[in-house]
Parts: sequence; C-alpha cells; structure tokens
Amino acid sequence: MGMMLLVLLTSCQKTLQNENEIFQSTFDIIDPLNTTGLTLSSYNGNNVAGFYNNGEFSVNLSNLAAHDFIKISFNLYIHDFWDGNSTGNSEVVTGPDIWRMEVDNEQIINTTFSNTVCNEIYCLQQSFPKNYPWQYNPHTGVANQNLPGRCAGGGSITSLYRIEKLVKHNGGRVSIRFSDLLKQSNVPDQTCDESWSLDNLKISTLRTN
Ligand SMILES: [Ca+2]
Ligand SMILES: [Ca+2]
Ligand SMILES: [Ca+2]
Repeated sequence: MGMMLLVLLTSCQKTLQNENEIFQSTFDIIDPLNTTGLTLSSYNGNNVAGFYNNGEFSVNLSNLAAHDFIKISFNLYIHDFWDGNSTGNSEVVTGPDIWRMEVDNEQIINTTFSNTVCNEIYCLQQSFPKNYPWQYNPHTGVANQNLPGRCAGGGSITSLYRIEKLVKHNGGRVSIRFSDLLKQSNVPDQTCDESWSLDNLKISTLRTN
C-alpha cells in the first residue's frame, strides 16, 4: 500500500503533508465513546474484536482535523469453514459468505473468503482481494492460513489477512462499519461453523497539498 499511495499521490501531483493517527485498538478493552456493537474475545492467546456471525461493529470518530484521505489498517481473522462464493444446492444454503467494510455507508470492501482446500475435485472460490463476485482461489492474499480453528472439528482452521485501505474522505466525522452476511443453513451452531474477528485496528487521516 505504501507504493500505491506514492503512485496515487504522484499521479495527482500532490505530496503527503501529514498523517495523523485518530484511532487505534488492540481490543484489550472496549472504548464505549468511539465504538458501537463491539464485543471482545480471546483467540489464540490474544484479545480480538469478535467473534461475529451475522454481526457488526462500528468505529465512530468526530472532531477530525482537515484531511483528504482516511487510512484504515487491521488484521482480519477468518475462522473455520467459510465457503467463499459458493451458494450451495437446493437443500443447503452455504453462501456467499460476505464480509464488508463501509465508510460512511459506502461499501469499500464487499468480498467473500473461502477456507476450503483447493484441488481438482473440490475448490470453493473467494472474491478477496477484490470485491464480490470476483473469483480467486481460497486464501488468495492470505498472510497466514494455518492458524488454529475456533471450534473443534476436523479441518477447522483460521486464516489471517492483513488489510490496509486508503479512502478518499473529508469532513469532521467518520463512521467505519465492519460486518458480515454469513450463510450456512445446515448446522446447529452457525457461529461455530464460520465467524470472524479483527485485531490491531489503526485509523489515520492523511492530508495532501
Ligand atoms: Ca489484540
Ligand atoms: Ca460453512
Ligand atoms: Ca457459509
């Protein structure tokens, strides 16, 4: 993203004037002033925002200094049996397993993730690193695809994605919403079949001149 930012700013004949961190959390405590819907859990010896299945949380910040962009970076954990773009069959609805990030109600990320194996017989495609309905192999763009699954069960894994987005933005306030639309009709405990959590969230404003 560093390179993307440089190219973007160069092409506009602008230079970065300053970057100002306006929010950061490792999710060890809840910040009730700036967040809504936040729940915390422990995963793999670390505190995270989550676990969510058909859930969401938002970060709402105000009194922002003048800026041209907002940069949002975080670690996203995709837990257990996500099915990517798969919709299932006439008996079982399996997806698509959508994950979203919106900035002031505009969809910046609207994608799917797949935690399945990928071989000649079986391979459920995902849309990340682009938006749905793009088709990529499971784990495309992943940082680590062999972390422990949340729930017991054969083949249960977690994959970690490190995500950074630069969004054109101005104005004194911003609301950033993280959510999912997970689908799985054939399991008693949906949250144990597929869920997500998020950690190391950093939000900054950037000014160009
Ligand atoms: Ca943490
Ligand atoms: Ca599933
Ligand atoms: Ca699913």
